[in-house]
Amino acid sequence: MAVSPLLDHSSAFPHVANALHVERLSPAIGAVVEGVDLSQPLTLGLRDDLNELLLRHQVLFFRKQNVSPVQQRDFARNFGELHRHPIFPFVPDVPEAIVLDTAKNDLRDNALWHTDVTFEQEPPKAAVLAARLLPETGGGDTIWASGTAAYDALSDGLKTRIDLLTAQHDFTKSFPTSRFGRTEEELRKWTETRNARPPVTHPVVRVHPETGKNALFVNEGFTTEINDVDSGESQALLSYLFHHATKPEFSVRWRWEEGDIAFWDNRITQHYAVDDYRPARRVMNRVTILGDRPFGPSQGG
Ligand SMILES: O=C(O)CCC(=O)C(=O)O
Ligand SMILES: [Fe+2]
Repeated sequence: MAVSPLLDHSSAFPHVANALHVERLSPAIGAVVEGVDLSQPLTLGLRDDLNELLLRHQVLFFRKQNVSPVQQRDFARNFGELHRHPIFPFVPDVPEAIVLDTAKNDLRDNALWHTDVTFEQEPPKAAVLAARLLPETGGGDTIWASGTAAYDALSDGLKTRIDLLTAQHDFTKSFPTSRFGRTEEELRKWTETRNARPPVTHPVVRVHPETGKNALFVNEGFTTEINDVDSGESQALLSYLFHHATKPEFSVRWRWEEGDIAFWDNRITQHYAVDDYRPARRVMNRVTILGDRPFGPSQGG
């Protein structure tokens, strides 16, 4: 296990008892972080270190934290204001903590590569996911893929082709009424959401606002078409990019244990919840941190 010297801040922060231990899971993405108790308030130093680790590894895993939904919310709040999801149910009295419970919602389409909430103008910056109840059969892993690694691996010619393109992202692609409009109440919420959130345009290549790195920013969950090219070209490009973005080389797979936490940078990653355990039940809570408006390589901050 590697110990990053960067993170030994015992002299600068004498109140930090433990240096963090960081174990990288793959070159492109993912690290396990030990030496922090997420149920406790973070010092500013620790918060900054975790932010830096997030920028470097894109998804961080913390084992067996067993934080309550309130503690999960308070941890996420260190990194920004929190999002309220228009569709998913939430933990009673904790509206920022959504409940992903296979017994309550049809979540099969989380087994589709997606970046959370790109149907909004300012998609979330990051998210914190906690495993509450896992299938007794095993399974239910989650996979994340790095948009920066995917972009870097494209040919120069394709990078030049897509650098200035934009694409449409549409809420209804992953939230069809067949699954999210089954009752009158669901349909009311769905219609309100669709009316308030018409399709939005985002750059196909997103510049990370903190690292300045380019990342592929289309996802199968919400991206419907590339703007200003004919539909055949849009389909062909998207199908190639969706496939390329999710190659094993750019991804990491997490095998959950109850109480684990994943914390990901939603600006330059996408993820996929493996659907291999039904009819067993699986329950997760997610707290999501607000982000900013994506910009492309030609646009600047
Ligand atoms: O259930 C999971 O593993 C991931 C679900 C998901 O897509 C999310 O929390 O954003
Ligand atoms: Fe998601």
